[in-house]
Amino acid sequence: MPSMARSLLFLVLAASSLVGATGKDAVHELQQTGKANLELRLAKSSTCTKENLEIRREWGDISKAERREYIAAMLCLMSKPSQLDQTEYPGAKTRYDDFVAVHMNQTLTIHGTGSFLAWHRYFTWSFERVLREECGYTGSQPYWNWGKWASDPVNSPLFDGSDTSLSGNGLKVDHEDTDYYPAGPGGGCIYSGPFVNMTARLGPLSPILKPAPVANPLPNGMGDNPRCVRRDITNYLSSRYTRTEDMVSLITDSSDILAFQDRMQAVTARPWEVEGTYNPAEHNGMPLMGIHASGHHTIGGDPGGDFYTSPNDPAFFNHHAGIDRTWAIWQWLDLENRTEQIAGGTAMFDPVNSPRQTLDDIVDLGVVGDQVWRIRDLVSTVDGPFCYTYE
Ligand SMILES: *[C@@H]1O[C@H](CO)[C@@H](O)[C@H](O)[C@H]1NC(C)=O
Ligand SMILES: *[C@@H]1O[C@H](CO)[C@@H](O)[C@H](O)[C@H]1NC(C)=O
Ligand SMILES: *[C@@H]1O[C@H](CO)[C@@H](O)[C@H](O)[C@H]1NC(C)=O
Ligand SMILES: [Cu+2]
Repeated sequence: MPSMARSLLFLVLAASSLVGATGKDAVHELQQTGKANLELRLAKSSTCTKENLEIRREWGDISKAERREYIAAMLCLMSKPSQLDQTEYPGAKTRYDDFVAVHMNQTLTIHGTGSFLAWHRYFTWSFERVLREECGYTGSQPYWNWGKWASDPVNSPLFDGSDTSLSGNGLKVDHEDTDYYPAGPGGGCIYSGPFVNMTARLGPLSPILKPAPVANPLPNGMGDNPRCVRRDITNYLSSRYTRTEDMVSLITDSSDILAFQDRMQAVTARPWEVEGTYNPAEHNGMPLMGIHASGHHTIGGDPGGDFYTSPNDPAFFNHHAGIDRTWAIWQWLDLENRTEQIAGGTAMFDPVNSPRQTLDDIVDLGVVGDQVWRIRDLVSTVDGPFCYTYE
């Protein structure tokens, strides 16, 4: 596992200005440019129109009432029974757990693969759909703009611990550094906000936080293993790898989907080794990480820092909406060329030996999906099941 997790890393180059003429950041400016192209695509869509287009906004940009409604819908999902077979999945007690179980079940074929972006787009959209259909949510899925809070994530509206946040840090406890980044100021159970003392039951399968949680009673992690959700929110990774300029360079310096997804997930290459540009001494001997891994590990903890069980942290879907937004902006900037691009393998971090991913490959989310789709139906935010944009 260490080598696997170690390969989640990628060099990000610094670039460009932070705040543009509109007062919005440089990523927003790219987004606005791209959206002009999206309008052209929208005009050709058979399912999505300007009238039913949903708008996803940053957590800090929606009203407190809207944040409370999202939180209430999540708590509702956490109070509804699982739809999974309890003999096979005894740790999946709630409807929220169903999302965790589905993600765990497919972890090895949806990370470090050509399906990563489309799978997580559909997974995040499915969460939004279930919040609406089963818990009466009327808003859209908010996203995390990492760059805006890169220097101080724990004081952002998302993590400030107030009743309109997704809870704050874990309790301050003495704990060791992880193998990939140093211990932060938390490490214990969530002690504030709407998800105070939240219980996780599935996993662990690939824990990073130390001390590691007690092992799951079942080898596939699906057994009942109740424990508090712990967090260790720190700016160690966010202040290095998820700044606005890191987001901008990911979007503007990735010429094809392979470059974009590798750099986002940090899979196939470790350029600091290849090019000799990485000086371990400048990073406390710690490796570099792409935005995807950095966002997860900015929250850290258990189960959030375990990439099988990561959806068990309530901020998972805001993080993945941020990933999805970044991909969408990259696509919109050359929409005709980039929407249907696919590259990479079908097994985790196996860029050469596994069968190539294709647009015809199936995505099946079982009890949390609406139907089985092909990747080709999931690559545009205004086609297939989707009809949304980002603000
Ligand atoms: C896990 O995957 C298997 C094989 O595709 C499938 O039969 C099963 O329903 C999946 N379990 C969940 C929780 O989605
Ligand atoms: C959370 O758990 C701790 C430790 O068991 C307890 O002291 C505290 O009262 C709990 N908080 C809430 C809001 O339930
Ligand atoms: C589409 O993008 C690929 C990858 O960057 C590039 O090789 C190709 O020339 C582009 N095609 C068009 C028509 O822009
Ligand atoms: Cu994932």
